[in-house]
Amino acid sequence: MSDTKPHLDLSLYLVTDSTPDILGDKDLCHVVEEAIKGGVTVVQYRDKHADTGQLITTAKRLHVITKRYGVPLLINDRLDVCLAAGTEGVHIGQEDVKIEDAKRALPANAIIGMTASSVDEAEAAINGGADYLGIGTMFATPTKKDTKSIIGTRGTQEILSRCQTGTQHSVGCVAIGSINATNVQRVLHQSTARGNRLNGVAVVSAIVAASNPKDAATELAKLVKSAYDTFYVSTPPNVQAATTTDTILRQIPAIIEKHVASSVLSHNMTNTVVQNFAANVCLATGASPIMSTNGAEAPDLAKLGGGLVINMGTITPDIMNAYQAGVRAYNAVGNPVLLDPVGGGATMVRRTAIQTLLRAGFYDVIKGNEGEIGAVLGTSATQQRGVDSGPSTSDVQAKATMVKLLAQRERCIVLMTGATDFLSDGERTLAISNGSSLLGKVTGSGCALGSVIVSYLALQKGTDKLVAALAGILHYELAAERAAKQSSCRGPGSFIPTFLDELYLLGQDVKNLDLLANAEVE
Ligand code: 3NM
Ligand code: MG
Repeated sequence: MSDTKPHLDLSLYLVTDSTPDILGDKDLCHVVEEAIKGGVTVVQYRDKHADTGQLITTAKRLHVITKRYGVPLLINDRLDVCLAAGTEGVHIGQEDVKIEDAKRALPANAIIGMTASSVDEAEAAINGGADYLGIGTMFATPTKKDTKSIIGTRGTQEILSRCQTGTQHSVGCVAIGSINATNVQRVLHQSTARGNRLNGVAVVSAIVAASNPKDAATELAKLVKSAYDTFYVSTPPNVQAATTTDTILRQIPAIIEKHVASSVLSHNMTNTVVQNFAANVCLATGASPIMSTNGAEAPDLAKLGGGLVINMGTITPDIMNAYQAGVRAYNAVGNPVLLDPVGGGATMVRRTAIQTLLRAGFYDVIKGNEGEIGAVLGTSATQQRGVDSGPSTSDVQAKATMVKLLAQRERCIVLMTGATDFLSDGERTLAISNGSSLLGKVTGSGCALGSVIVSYLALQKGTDKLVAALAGILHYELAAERAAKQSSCRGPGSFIPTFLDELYLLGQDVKNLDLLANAEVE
């Protein structure tokens, strides 16, 4: 070992596993070399079964390879193996040797990483002098069945927001547990808290169990590198967000005009009650609707450049599987998904469904009434009666705060609908007081708004999502306002056809659109 600690690039951290279930009949040294060629930046040799002599022999063989590529080799748990093989350091778990003992036993330049699954454990490890943290378990994993706690992206955010670890600090961190090519990008995005990010990810099976570890590592390394260009809250890294009501509103007419001529796809995985109405609304706004709850065709539909609505109106176990397939398919190609947690606070089944869906992927927009947003936030004081919005309990400021907090936590756009709608990306929060009370007398009017928002997001992919969502909301609510004023509109029944007409007519005459939007950026 040299005198100074080697620089640690934690972006793609490989933890080995020699069990036949994962390694198969491949040679571990070959797997590690191929993985490094693909882009692995740190290797941890982890073997819970081999004898000490065997561990040292394998560690030495691995070290010959890792040294050739300048990649540090850390040994799981075993200081003696690290010392005997002369590798760069160790990784220790909470049940392993204490960090102060490890420090005493190892050379001063040895790297010591620690596992942490809570704020307390992370703080203790940092105070003890750990060089980096392995944060987990992210998601339940068959690779390690005795994991202590599954903390998800939310638990990881907690650590990143409260401890001196992550990209903003000198003690870096990686997340571990069921991370693979299908979820790595959104896991990195969703774990971010207050601008503080994971330095990378640690994987076992995604590389060791792959038939071609080099290709698997190459793909993962590429995904880690581009994660924050693919997943972001509102504006991609190279786009400046408009910050005043005026600069936001000025963009709206051109977006509506483009949408009307677009035939952009609005894919709805929605409940049976609203399908017909939502499809007609989409058509009237210039989108092309498809109402399909078949998860098996979601990967094909996701490639058509549209957006997906996942609407919890009618949930059965089969539908829940389809919804998860849907969000995964759209996330895989980076096309927008909106989650509508209909009736989210009403029953235990729905509260559980929300958690399942939130774990399954990334939603560009979460949209609901006050009770539903409260249920997603997990602070719902109002027990919902049915799936319709109950009486309002919070004042305007409290609602704006709820929406903002949820946007910050889920790292997406959040819309709370009501007489005044609140739209937030966690930084900018808009109050929008357009629309008509007649919308509340028509079933599916909230769901159909979701269908419109996703087609606007799909149309405006790569630009400011908050502005795109607002364009959809205003197209919808200004049309509702106009419909309510027509003499042909005498109540909820005649409102429906008049509203469909106005959605269409507004789109035909956007140039003369008097925006009259009552939107305010806070
Ligand atoms: N440690 P895979 S989870 C080695 O939570 C390990 O501390 C964990 O394997 C922890 O990438 C885990 O195959 C296994 O899911 C991760
Ligand atoms: Mg251990």
